[in-house]
Amino acid sequence: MPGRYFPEVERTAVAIRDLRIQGAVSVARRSLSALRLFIEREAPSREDLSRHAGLLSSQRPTEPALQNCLALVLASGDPALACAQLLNSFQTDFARIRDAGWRFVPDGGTVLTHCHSSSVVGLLKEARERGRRFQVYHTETRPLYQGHRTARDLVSARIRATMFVDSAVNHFMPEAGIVLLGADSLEPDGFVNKIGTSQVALSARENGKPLYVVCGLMKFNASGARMAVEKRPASELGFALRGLAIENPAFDFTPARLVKGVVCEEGVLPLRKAVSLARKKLARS
Ligand code: RUB
Repeated sequence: MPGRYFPEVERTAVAIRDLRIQGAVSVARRSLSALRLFIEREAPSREDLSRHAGLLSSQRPTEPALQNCLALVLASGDPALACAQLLNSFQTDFARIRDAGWRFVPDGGTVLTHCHSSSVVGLLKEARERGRRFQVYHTETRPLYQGHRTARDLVSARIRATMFVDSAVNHFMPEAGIVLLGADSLEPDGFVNKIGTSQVALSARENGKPLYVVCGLMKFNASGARMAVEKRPASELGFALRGLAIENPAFDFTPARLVKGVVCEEGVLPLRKAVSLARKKLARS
């Protein structure tokens, strides 16, 4: 990281890079909090603010929520206020997403999920608090095991959870009633989420299970180009051999035809409707 950075922004960037802060919402929220502190303490110039925003956004290239938030902060006449308002709106949206989605959790049934999504876990906790009894099947999520976070969250919320290796998804899919997945990027023709999501979606379709994406509209990729997939270091796989190539993509794309609906702050909507509302929301912001 060349040049000097405000320590809290630098610490946050490193934690995002190392996935100690993970998931699109947490990445965006923690970045906004660090930037707000920077602005309040240092009253930086526009140029320095944009340099710090650049440091944060470059850690995870497949995060439109972060990129949309940073663009709004940089365009604002009062960047500290913009950070505070965006942080607030994540909270409001989170409550509305839980409210819109908890009824979809089948009483007495099984939900299947992949990776760790704070949006999915929040919705499941809401369903539990509203009296739904259900169990969750979830993957461990190689190579960095974000499924362990899902396990901890569910067990501490007293939700029955069973974890298995990623490649067991198709084996367990017939027992699932519904598939709930998070998203990093809502795309005009689908969504991008943790690597392996498209396989989960294909298995859901093959087994006739409804798949919902739980995703705030701030995650819309308005760039006009498909979100680039972040390539993570090969060392995360924990194996090396001379002559062997290793690929470690962090995310993959799932097409809209495999998605039954998007659970967002505007309700549970067909993906194309969610996309059109997301465009309007970003234009208004
Ligand atoms: C996390 C991941 C999550 C989405 C949504 O990937 O793919 O499903 O980010 O999470 P990583 P949330 O661990 O590589 O960040 O609902 O919390 O925004």
